[in-house]
Amino acid sequence: MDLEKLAQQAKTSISLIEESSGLEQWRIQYLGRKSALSLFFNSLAQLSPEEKKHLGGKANKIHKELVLLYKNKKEEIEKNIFKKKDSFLDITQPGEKQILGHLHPLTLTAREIISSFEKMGFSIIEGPEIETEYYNFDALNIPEDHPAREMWDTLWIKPKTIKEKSRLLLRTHTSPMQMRYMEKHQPPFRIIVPGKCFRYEATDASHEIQFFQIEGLMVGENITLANFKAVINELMKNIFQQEVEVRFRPSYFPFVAPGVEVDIRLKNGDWLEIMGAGMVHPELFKKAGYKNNQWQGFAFGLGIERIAMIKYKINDIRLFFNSDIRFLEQF
Ligand code: FA5
Repeated sequence: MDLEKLAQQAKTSISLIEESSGLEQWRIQYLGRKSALSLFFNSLAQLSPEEKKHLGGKANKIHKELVLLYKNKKEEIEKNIFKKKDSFLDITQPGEKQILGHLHPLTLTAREIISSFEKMGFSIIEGPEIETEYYNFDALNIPEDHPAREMWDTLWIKPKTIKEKSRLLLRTHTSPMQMRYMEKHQPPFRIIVPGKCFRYEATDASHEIQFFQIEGLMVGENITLANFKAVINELMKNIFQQEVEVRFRPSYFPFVAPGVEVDIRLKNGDWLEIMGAGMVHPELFKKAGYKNNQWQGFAFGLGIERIAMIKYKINDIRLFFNSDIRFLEQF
């Protein structure tokens, strides 16, 4: 084996290498387990002690040299990679566009409505989506045999035991929070209750089986429907950034007297119902434990989807919930 020749070959070929793949091949050929040098080391045992000393020393020296050559070449290649990258960096190129998530149109609308009420001094309260029959109906002057129960097609939850006193249901509106709040708080106060509601009804372009309402309740001394109208006018101005025509239509809900339906005037001249409302029924104050007929108040239940539909010109409520990315990307 001609060690000198081998060393010469290795040196010549490494000097021609420019990329790491070539260098790896070189390493395998000259320093790998099956390289001529390794095989030579393995065969040393068969040589005479004198040859072993002489050739072994020489081979060791060459091995060290090749390892050093390899290390230096590796560093050189790595440095060159960075140099090449730098020469391609064009700082005048526009950046890569980052894909950002965004808020659902209902979230945007709810936040706007909530912030508008906050500015008017209302506190934000939340309530349970699974309600008892008592708070969803009875406490609101709607006993079991009352025909008004048919206004709210209800999704009932099967009782676990027959003994359960009050049946459970998915709340059909946010109104149960009226009584829950009044039982624990003395007037004056003003609150809103945003939350999800559920109804067992056929869906169409303006009805879903789940939707969001914002309940409002303001109780104090000398509160009238005129105060309610002022609050709603302010809310509409905040949401639509312009004066919006609002009208009250007489309506009926067992927990208010008088009851109204609130419509707003659309650009095309049509009226659209956005909420039910009215003056809190004295019976509810009595149930809550308020004495002396001292208090008056108004309550309302506003549909968030309806507002979002007008604001963003959406003609079908079902678009909000079917997770079509082509729809959601537009907000
Ligand atoms: C109620 O739910 C009453 N609790 C409102 C109320 C509160 C009256 C306080 C008086 C005092 P109504 O069923 O009309 O009323 O619903 C109120 C609003 O919720 C509607 O105007 C509409 O905007 C929205 N809404 C009702 N049902 C659906 C539905 N299936 N899909 C989408 N929005 C709905």
